[in-house]
Amino acid sequence: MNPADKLTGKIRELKAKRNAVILVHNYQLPEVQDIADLSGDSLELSRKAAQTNADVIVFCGVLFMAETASILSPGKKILLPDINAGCPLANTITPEDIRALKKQHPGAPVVSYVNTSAAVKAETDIACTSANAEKVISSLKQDEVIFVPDKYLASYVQSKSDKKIISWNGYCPTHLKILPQDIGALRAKYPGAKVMAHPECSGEVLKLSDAVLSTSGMLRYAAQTDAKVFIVATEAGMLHRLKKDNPGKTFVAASGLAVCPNMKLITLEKILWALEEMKTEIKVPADIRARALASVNKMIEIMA
Ligand code: CIZ
Repeated sequence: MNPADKLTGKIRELKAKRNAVILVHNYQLPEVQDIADLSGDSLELSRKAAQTNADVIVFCGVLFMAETASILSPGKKILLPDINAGCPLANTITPEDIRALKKQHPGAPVVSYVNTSAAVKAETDIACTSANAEKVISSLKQDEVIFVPDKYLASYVQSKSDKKIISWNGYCPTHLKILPQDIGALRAKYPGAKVMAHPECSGEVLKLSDAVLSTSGMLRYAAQTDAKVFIVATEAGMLHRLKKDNPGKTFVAASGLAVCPNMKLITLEKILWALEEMKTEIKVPADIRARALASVNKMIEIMA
Protein backbone atom coordinates (compact mmCIF):
# COMPACT_ATOMS: atom_id res chain seq x y z
CA MET A 1 0.00 0.00 0.00
CA ASN A 2 1.40 3.45 -0.89
CA PRO A 3 1.85 6.05 1.93
CA ALA A 4 -1.11 8.21 0.77
CA ASP A 5 -3.50 5.21 0.80
CA LYS A 6 -2.17 4.22 4.22
CA LEU A 7 -2.92 7.72 5.52
CA THR A 8 -6.45 7.84 4.11
CA GLY A 9 -7.03 4.30 5.40
CA LYS A 10 -6.08 5.39 8.92
CA ILE A 11 -8.32 8.48 8.67
CA ARG A 12 -11.28 6.29 7.64
CA GLU A 13 -10.64 3.86 10.50
CA LEU A 14 -10.46 6.58 13.12
CA LYS A 15 -13.40 8.45 11.64
CA ALA A 16 -15.57 5.36 12.13
CA LYS A 17 -14.26 4.86 15.69
CA ARG A 18 -15.05 8.49 16.64
CA ASN A 19 -18.37 8.55 14.74
CA ALA A 20 -17.07 11.60 12.86
CA VAL A 21 -17.96 13.27 9.55
CA ILE A 22 -15.40 15.11 7.47
CA LEU A 23 -16.67 18.37 5.96
CA VAL A 24 -14.56 19.82 3.18
CA HIS A 25 -14.91 23.30 1.74
CA ASN A 26 -14.66 23.84 -2.03
CA TYR A 27 -11.34 25.72 -1.59
CA GLN A 28 -9.45 22.84 0.09
CA LEU A 29 -6.51 20.88 -1.36
CA PRO A 30 -7.59 18.20 -3.92
CA GLU A 31 -6.47 15.26 -1.73
CA VAL A 32 -8.49 16.68 1.17
CA GLN A 33 -11.56 17.14 -1.08
CA ASP A 34 -11.21 13.50 -2.09
CA ILE A 35 -11.75 12.19 1.45
CA ALA A 36 -14.84 14.35 2.15
CA ASP A 37 -18.06 12.91 3.52
CA LEU A 38 -19.67 16.20 2.57
CA SER A 39 -18.24 18.92 0.36
CA GLY A 40 -19.59 22.34 -0.58
CA ASP A 41 -19.87 25.89 0.69
CA SER A 42 -19.62 26.68 4.39
CA LEU A 43 -23.30 27.14 5.19
CA GLU A 44 -24.41 24.13 3.15
CA LEU A 45 -21.81 21.98 4.96
CA SER A 46 -22.81 23.11 8.44
CA ARG A 47 -26.52 22.68 7.71
CA LYS A 48 -26.05 19.17 6.30
CA ALA A 49 -23.72 18.11 9.13
CA ALA A 50 -26.28 19.27 11.73
CA GLN A 51 -28.70 16.71 10.28
CA THR A 52 -26.29 13.76 10.67
CA ASN A 53 -26.03 11.65 13.82
CA ALA A 54 -22.25 12.12 13.95
CA ASP A 55 -20.71 12.99 17.32
CA VAL A 56 -17.72 14.75 15.78
CA ILE A 57 -17.36 17.13 12.84
CA VAL A 58 -13.89 17.61 11.34
CA PHE A 59 -14.17 20.92 9.47
CA CYS A 60 -11.64 21.27 6.66
CA GLY A 61 -11.91 24.99 6.08
CA VAL A 62 -11.19 28.14 8.06
CA LEU A 63 -12.14 29.22 11.58
CA PHE A 64 -15.39 31.10 10.88
CA MET A 65 -16.68 27.99 9.06
CA ALA A 66 -15.98 25.74 12.06
CA GLU A 67 -17.72 28.34 14.24
CA THR A 68 -20.78 28.20 11.98
CA ALA A 69 -20.81 24.42 12.44
CA SER A 70 -20.65 24.96 16.22
CA ILE A 71 -23.55 27.45 16.03
CA LEU A 72 -25.72 24.93 14.16
CA SER A 73 -24.55 21.78 15.99
CA PRO A 74 -23.99 22.70 19.65
CA GLY A 75 -24.17 19.05 20.72
CA LYS A 76 -21.36 17.89 18.43
CA LYS A 77 -17.62 18.27 18.90
CA ILE A 78 -16.23 20.48 16.11
CA LEU A 79 -12.56 20.02 15.22
CA LEU A 80 -10.49 22.38 13.06
CA PRO A 81 -7.33 20.47 11.99
CA ASP A 82 -5.18 23.64 12.05
CA ILE A 83 -6.11 26.43 14.45
CA ASN A 84 -4.03 28.87 12.36
CA ALA A 85 -6.47 28.56 9.46
CA GLY A 86 -8.10 31.97 9.85
CA CYS A 87 -9.83 34.20 7.32
CA PRO A 88 -8.22 37.61 6.66
CA LEU A 89 -11.58 38.96 5.43
CA ALA A 90 -13.41 37.85 8.60
CA ASN A 91 -10.56 39.31 10.67
CA THR A 92 -11.14 42.83 9.30
CA ILE A 93 -14.11 43.39 11.62
CA THR A 94 -14.79 43.01 15.35
CA PRO A 95 -17.96 43.15 17.48
CA GLU A 96 -16.83 46.60 18.71
CA ASP A 97 -16.70 47.81 15.08
CA ILE A 98 -20.30 46.66 14.58
CA ARG A 99 -21.43 48.47 17.72
CA ALA A 100 -19.71 51.66 16.49
CA LEU A 101 -21.36 51.34 13.05
CA LYS A 102 -24.78 50.96 14.70
CA LYS A 103 -24.19 54.16 16.69
CA GLN A 104 -23.17 56.01 13.53
CA HIS A 105 -26.23 54.78 11.60
CA PRO A 106 -29.05 54.38 14.11
CA GLY A 107 -31.95 52.32 12.80
CA ALA A 108 -29.98 50.72 9.96
CA PRO A 109 -30.04 46.91 10.27
CA VAL A 110 -26.71 45.07 10.03
CA VAL A 111 -26.27 42.27 7.49
CA SER A 112 -23.17 40.14 8.01
CA TYR A 113 -21.70 37.96 5.29
CA VAL A 114 -20.99 34.40 6.52
CA ASN A 115 -17.27 35.29 6.45
CA THR A 116 -17.42 36.79 9.96
CA SER A 117 -16.68 35.46 13.42
CA ALA A 118 -19.51 34.13 15.60
CA ALA A 119 -18.99 37.14 17.88
CA VAL A 120 -19.62 39.50 14.94
CA LYS A 121 -22.68 37.50 13.80
CA ALA A 122 -24.01 37.82 17.35
CA GLU A 123 -24.05 41.63 16.95
CA THR A 124 -25.83 41.62 13.60
CA ASP A 125 -29.47 41.44 12.60
CA ILE A 126 -29.20 38.88 9.83
CA ALA A 127 -26.49 36.80 8.16
CA CYS A 128 -26.14 36.21 4.41
CA THR A 129 -24.11 34.22 1.92
CA SER A 130 -22.82 35.48 -1.41
CA ALA A 131 -25.65 33.52 -3.04
CA ASN A 132 -28.49 35.07 -1.04
CA ALA A 133 -27.14 38.56 -0.15
CA GLU A 134 -29.47 40.30 -2.62
CA LYS A 135 -32.53 38.44 -1.32
CA VAL A 136 -31.59 39.10 2.32
CA ILE A 137 -31.17 42.83 1.68
CA SER A 138 -34.42 43.17 -0.21
CA SER A 139 -36.24 41.37 2.63
CA LEU A 140 -35.42 44.25 5.00
CA LYS A 141 -37.94 47.06 5.36
CA GLN A 142 -35.38 49.82 6.04
CA ASP A 143 -33.96 51.90 3.16
CA GLU A 144 -30.50 52.08 4.69
CA VAL A 145 -28.59 48.86 5.46
CA ILE A 146 -25.13 48.21 6.96
CA PHE A 147 -23.38 45.40 5.08
CA VAL A 148 -20.14 43.85 6.43
CA PRO A 149 -17.33 42.99 5.92
CA ASP A 150 -16.69 42.58 2.16
CA LYS A 151 -16.74 45.87 0.27
CA TYR A 152 -16.77 44.20 -3.16
CA LEU A 153 -19.74 42.00 -2.34
CA ALA A 154 -21.39 45.13 -0.86
CA SER A 155 -20.90 47.14 -4.06
CA TYR A 156 -22.08 44.21 -6.19
CA VAL A 157 -25.26 44.01 -4.10
CA GLN A 158 -25.58 47.82 -4.25
CA SER A 159 -25.66 47.56 -8.06
CA LYS A 160 -28.77 45.36 -7.71
CA SER A 161 -30.58 47.28 -4.97
CA ASP A 162 -32.30 50.66 -4.51
CA LYS A 163 -31.42 50.71 -0.82
CA LYS A 164 -28.46 52.69 0.48
CA ILE A 165 -25.77 50.19 1.48
CA ILE A 166 -23.21 51.25 4.05
CA SER A 167 -20.17 49.06 3.57
CA TRP A 168 -17.03 48.17 5.51
CA ASN A 169 -13.49 48.31 4.12
CA GLY A 170 -12.95 44.53 4.17
CA TYR A 171 -11.83 42.35 1.28
CA CYS A 172 -10.40 38.92 0.50
CA PRO A 173 -6.72 39.26 -0.50
CA THR A 174 -6.89 36.00 -2.48
CA HIS A 175 -9.77 37.11 -4.71
CA LEU A 176 -8.01 40.44 -5.32
CA LYS A 177 -5.10 38.59 -6.92
CA ILE A 178 -7.38 38.08 -9.92
CA LEU A 179 -6.94 41.07 -12.24
CA PRO A 180 -9.09 42.37 -15.12
CA GLN A 181 -6.16 41.82 -17.51
CA ASP A 182 -6.11 38.10 -16.53
CA ILE A 183 -9.69 37.79 -17.75
CA GLY A 184 -8.91 39.72 -20.94
CA ALA A 185 -5.92 37.50 -21.75
CA LEU A 186 -7.88 34.29 -21.13
CA ARG A 187 -10.88 35.44 -23.17
CA ALA A 188 -8.48 36.04 -26.08
CA LYS A 189 -6.92 32.59 -25.60
CA TYR A 190 -10.25 30.75 -25.21
CA PRO A 191 -12.86 32.42 -27.45
CA GLY A 192 -16.35 31.25 -26.49
CA ALA A 193 -15.35 30.42 -22.91
CA LYS A 194 -17.71 31.45 -20.12
CA VAL A 195 -16.25 33.47 -17.24
CA MET A 196 -17.63 32.70 -13.76
CA ALA A 197 -16.55 35.13 -11.04
CA HIS A 198 -17.07 35.11 -7.28
CA PRO A 199 -18.51 38.39 -5.92
CA GLU A 200 -15.49 38.79 -3.60
CA CYS A 201 -13.55 39.72 -6.80
CA SER A 202 -13.08 43.39 -7.68
CA GLY A 203 -15.85 45.25 -9.54
CA GLU A 204 -13.66 45.44 -12.69
CA VAL A 205 -13.35 41.64 -12.76
CA LEU A 206 -17.09 41.19 -12.16
CA LYS A 207 -17.89 43.53 -15.08
CA LEU A 208 -15.85 41.31 -17.40
CA SER A 209 -17.54 38.08 -16.34
CA ASP A 210 -20.57 36.24 -17.74
CA ALA A 211 -21.88 35.13 -14.35
CA VAL A 212 -21.30 36.31 -10.76
CA LEU A 213 -21.72 33.27 -8.53
CA SER A 214 -21.03 31.70 -5.14
CA THR A 215 -19.05 28.45 -5.17
CA SER A 216 -22.27 26.37 -5.16
CA GLY A 217 -23.63 28.60 -7.91
CA MET A 218 -20.51 27.90 -9.99
CA LEU A 219 -21.06 24.15 -9.65
CA ARG A 220 -24.64 24.48 -10.90
CA TYR A 221 -23.75 26.93 -13.70
CA ALA A 222 -20.92 24.72 -15.01
CA ALA A 223 -23.19 21.66 -15.05
CA GLN A 224 -26.10 23.43 -16.75
CA THR A 225 -24.30 25.72 -19.24
CA ASP A 226 -23.61 24.51 -22.71
CA ALA A 227 -19.99 25.71 -23.04
CA LYS A 228 -16.83 23.64 -23.36
CA VAL A 229 -14.45 25.99 -21.52
CA PHE A 230 -14.97 27.94 -18.29
CA ILE A 231 -12.65 30.58 -16.82
CA VAL A 232 -12.92 30.40 -13.04
CA ALA A 233 -12.37 33.60 -11.06
CA THR A 234 -12.21 32.37 -7.48
CA GLU A 235 -9.87 30.45 -5.17
CA ALA A 236 -7.93 27.70 -7.01
CA GLY A 237 -9.36 24.78 -4.98
CA MET A 238 -12.66 25.22 -6.82
CA LEU A 239 -11.20 23.78 -10.01
CA HIS A 240 -10.80 20.29 -8.53
CA ARG A 241 -14.51 19.81 -7.86
CA LEU A 242 -15.53 21.47 -11.14
CA LYS A 243 -13.27 19.12 -13.13
CA LYS A 244 -14.39 16.06 -11.16
CA ASP A 245 -18.10 16.83 -11.65
CA ASN A 246 -17.77 17.80 -15.35
CA PRO A 247 -15.25 15.46 -17.01
CA GLY A 248 -16.13 16.60 -20.56
CA LYS A 249 -15.49 20.30 -19.89
CA THR A 250 -12.33 22.39 -19.44
CA PHE A 251 -11.82 24.69 -16.44
CA VAL A 252 -9.07 27.30 -16.40
CA ALA A 253 -8.04 29.32 -13.32
CA ALA A 254 -8.41 33.05 -13.97
CA SER A 255 -5.14 33.54 -12.08
CA GLY A 256 -2.61 31.04 -10.78
CA LEU A 257 -2.07 33.42 -7.84
CA ALA A 258 -5.55 33.03 -6.34
CA VAL A 259 -4.51 30.45 -3.76
CA CYS A 260 -5.65 31.01 -0.15
CA PRO A 261 -2.74 30.12 2.16
CA ASN A 262 -5.12 29.59 5.08
CA MET A 263 -7.30 27.08 3.25
CA LYS A 264 -4.16 25.19 2.25
CA LEU A 265 -3.06 24.73 5.88
CA ILE A 266 -5.36 21.72 6.18
CA THR A 267 -3.59 18.54 5.09
CA LEU A 268 -4.34 14.81 5.34
CA GLU A 269 -1.75 14.45 8.13
CA LYS A 270 -3.43 17.21 10.16
CA ILE A 271 -6.84 15.58 9.69
CA LEU A 272 -5.44 12.33 11.07
CA TRP A 273 -3.86 14.15 14.05
CA ALA A 274 -7.13 15.99 14.68
CA LEU A 275 -8.96 12.66 14.94
CA GLU A 276 -6.21 11.06 17.03
CA GLU A 277 -5.92 13.90 19.54
CA MET A 278 -9.50 15.27 19.15
CA LYS A 279 -8.05 18.74 18.57
CA THR A 280 -8.48 21.66 18.08
CA GLU A 281 -12.02 21.91 19.37
CA ILE A 282 -13.99 25.00 18.28
CA LYS A 283 -16.88 25.77 20.59
CA VAL A 284 -18.82 29.01 20.40
CA PRO A 285 -19.79 30.13 23.95
CA ALA A 286 -23.53 29.72 24.69
CA ASP A 287 -24.43 33.43 24.96
CA ILE A 288 -22.70 34.31 21.67
CA ARG A 289 -24.09 31.19 20.02
CA ALA A 290 -27.71 32.03 20.86
CA ARG A 291 -27.44 35.52 19.30
CA ALA A 292 -25.43 34.35 16.27
CA LEU A 293 -27.93 31.53 15.71
CA ALA A 294 -30.79 34.04 15.65
CA SER A 295 -29.03 35.94 12.85
CA VAL A 296 -28.28 32.74 10.89
CA ASN A 297 -31.84 31.44 11.38
CA LYS A 298 -33.32 34.68 10.07
CA MET A 299 -31.36 34.16 6.85
CA ILE A 300 -32.43 30.50 6.65
CA GLU A 301 -36.13 31.55 6.96
CA ILE A 302 -35.68 33.85 3.97
CA MET A 303 -34.05 31.11 1.90
CA ALA A 304 -36.98 28.74 2.49
O1 CIZ B 1 -19.16 30.47 2.66
C1 CIZ B 1 -18.50 30.03 1.73
O2 CIZ B 1 -18.43 28.86 1.50
C2 CIZ B 1 -17.71 30.98 0.92
C3 CIZ B 1 -16.78 31.79 1.66
C4 CIZ B 1 -17.83 31.17 -0.37
C5 CIZ B 1 -18.81 30.58 -1.29
O3 CIZ B 1 -19.19 31.28 -2.24
O4 CIZ B 1 -19.19 29.42 -1.16
